[in-house]
This record gives sequence, structure tokens and C-alpha cells, in this order.
Amino acid sequence: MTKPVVLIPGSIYEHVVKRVDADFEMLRIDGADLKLLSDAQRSQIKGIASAIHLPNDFIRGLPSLEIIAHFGVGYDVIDAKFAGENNVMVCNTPDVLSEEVADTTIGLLLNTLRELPKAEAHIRNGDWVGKGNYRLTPLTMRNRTVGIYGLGRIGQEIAKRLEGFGVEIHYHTRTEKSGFSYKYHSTLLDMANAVDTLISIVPGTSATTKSINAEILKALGSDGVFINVGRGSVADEDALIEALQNKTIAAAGLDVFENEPDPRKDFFTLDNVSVLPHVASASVHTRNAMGDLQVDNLVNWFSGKAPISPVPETAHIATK
Ligand code: NAP
Ligand code: 8YV
Repeated sequence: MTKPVVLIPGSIYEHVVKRVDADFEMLRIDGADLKLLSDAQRSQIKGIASAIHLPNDFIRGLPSLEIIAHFGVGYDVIDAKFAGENNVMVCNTPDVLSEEVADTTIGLLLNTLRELPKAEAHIRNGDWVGKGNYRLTPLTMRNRTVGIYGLGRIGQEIAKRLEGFGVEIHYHTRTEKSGFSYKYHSTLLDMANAVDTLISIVPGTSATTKSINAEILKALGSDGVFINVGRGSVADEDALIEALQNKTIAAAGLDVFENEPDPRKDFFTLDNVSVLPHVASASVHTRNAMGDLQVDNLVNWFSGKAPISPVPETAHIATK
């Protein structure tokens, strides 16, 4: 029996390549560009395994396409509504990365508050012996009130970990979640006024774009700390840089940026910012689990079973 043709456009984690190659007729091209495919190839492609932006005209140009399996829980690089309207299933990789991302978030928060990367540089570059002890950090986790913007799968894992630090926990989502003792705020501004530490772990959508703006940062206050592990698009970076320069807020910890992998240079020159290169889920353990889930969605689909993790916009599409 011939295997379904699965396209990998652009680069992807090697574990995914190996699995796609083993289970399907794999086709690889450098990017999501129809010009890189012959007419015959376009009509043969039934599935996509990708981690990059797929423009709508690319999806439209593949007449036999049934399913897109995305590497990542956030799928803002795919217009899933458009795919659904064109009967193309979209799957993402939720849950398997939630704990890793939550662990990294706590690490980034501690790095930001306690300046651990700078303290490590102090010993590595000889300043401990040359200049003496690293400074006492003005910021601490002690007595913080933390607001979590997005209490979904990852937000809940972050909250669980924060409980161990003895800090007060608040959250904002569009709908109040049952079964949590954390204080709910129906607006982001209301929460920003009530907390001094804001962790953003919402998806990148039209509703969240630049929602962390000058007003929210001002509400956070001069002791305020902003941590972004969700998507760079959620922060208004002009407003954030200004707030950090003027000390409207005290500090920020950023794993995600509007322009990746080449973020605004201000984030590297400001001394009240701790940065990471979008590594929240980046361990071999977790990336393997993400890759397996991505490919298992394709395996299920092409053996006539329901996909494991369809996104809500395409969950209505019937299994073949
Ligand atoms: P999830 O389970 O779908 O949770 C999303 C949460 O955000 C929900 O609580 C949702 O609650 C809330 N939300 C969505 N839109 C909102 C809005 N407009 N206003 C307020 N709250 C809103 O997703 P997840 O698995 O936790 O992942 C969240 C995001 O994290 C991903 O989409 C991705 O962008 C990001 N992420 C980043 C990394 C990284 O490496 N840095 C890794 C993994 C994930 P309501 O629906 O009630 O509003
Ligand atoms: C990955 C992520 O870095 O899952 C997500 O939404 O942002 C991260 O886990 C990314 O998806 C890899 O392409």
C-alpha cells in the first residue's frame, strides 16, 4: 500500500523528520512556498508537519491536503479558521510541554528578580575576586503578588509552582475558572492594579495583540515585574521599552519577542531585563514528546482514527 505524502516545509526538529520519514512518504522543501513544488507534488500532498507560518495561499494551493500537524501548542502561525473552512484539520501539541514551560517560567522569574545570570557572569569574569561580592538585589520574590494572564494548561502549572513560594496568586482570563482559590479579575487592567508581578501566558491572537500596553505597565507600578512566556505579540514593545527605561516598572523577563530570532536590541542593553531565546519548552525530553504528539496526530488521521489534539477551530471536521 502506498504511504500518504507528508510535506515538511522549512526546518523542523530532527526527531520529527525521522518519524515522518519512517511512517510516511516524506517530502521536504525550504519554506511554505508553492513555487518550490511541482504541480504533481502539489496534488499529492495529504499532510503537513510544520513549525512555521503557513500562508493561506499555500494551504489553498494544495488540493489534496487533509491535515496540518503543527509543532507547538501555540498555533498563531496558522489561520486555523481558514483551514477549517477549507476542510483541513489542524492539530497542535498541548499538555506534553506544560510542566517544562512552567518550570522555565519560574526560572525566568527568579533570574529577573534575583539577577542570577548577572551574578553568574560576575564570578565567571573574575569580578568576585577583583571587585568583591555581587550586589544585594533590590528585587525579591518575597511578599510578591503575582497575576497570571491566562490560567490555561500552562498557567495552571505556573500557579501550582508559585504556591510553593508562598506568594499571593491572581489571574485574568475571559471566563472565570472553577475550582481555583486564586483571585479572579474580569479585566487585565483590574488585575494589573492589584498585583506587582504579571506573567503573560496567553496565546497570540487578535484579542491579545499588544494588550500589555502602557496603561497596564503603569498600573503594575514602579516595583512591577513583567514576565512574558506566551507570545511576543502580546506586549506592546515600544511601551515596554519605555516603561523599563523610565522605571515605570522595575524589570522584565522575556522568553518571547515580537521579532524572533532578532529582537529589539534595547532588550539586550537595558540592565533591568532578563532574556531567553524562546527556550521555555526546549529540553530533549519535552521536544521529543511534542514531536511524537505531532506525528501521532498524522498517524491517527491516516489510519482513520480521530486526531489526538485537534485545535478548536477544526475539531468539527470528520475523520476520513
Ligand atoms: P490554553 O490551555 O489554551 O490556555 C490559554 C489561556 O489563555 C486560557 O486560560 C484562556 O482562558 C486565556 N485566554 C485566551 N485568550 C484570552 C484573552 N483574550 N484574554 C484573556 N485570557 C485569554 O493554552 P496553553 O497550553 O496554556 O498555552 C498558552 C500559550 O503559551 C500558547 O498559545 C503559546 O502561545 C504559549 N507558549 C509559549 C511557549 C514558549 O516556549 N515560550 C511554550 C508553550 C506555549 P479564556 O479562554 O477563559 O480566556
Ligand atoms: C516552541 C512554543 O518553542 O509550543 C509553543 O507554542 O512556543 C514552543 O514550545 C515552538 O512551538 C517551537 O516551534
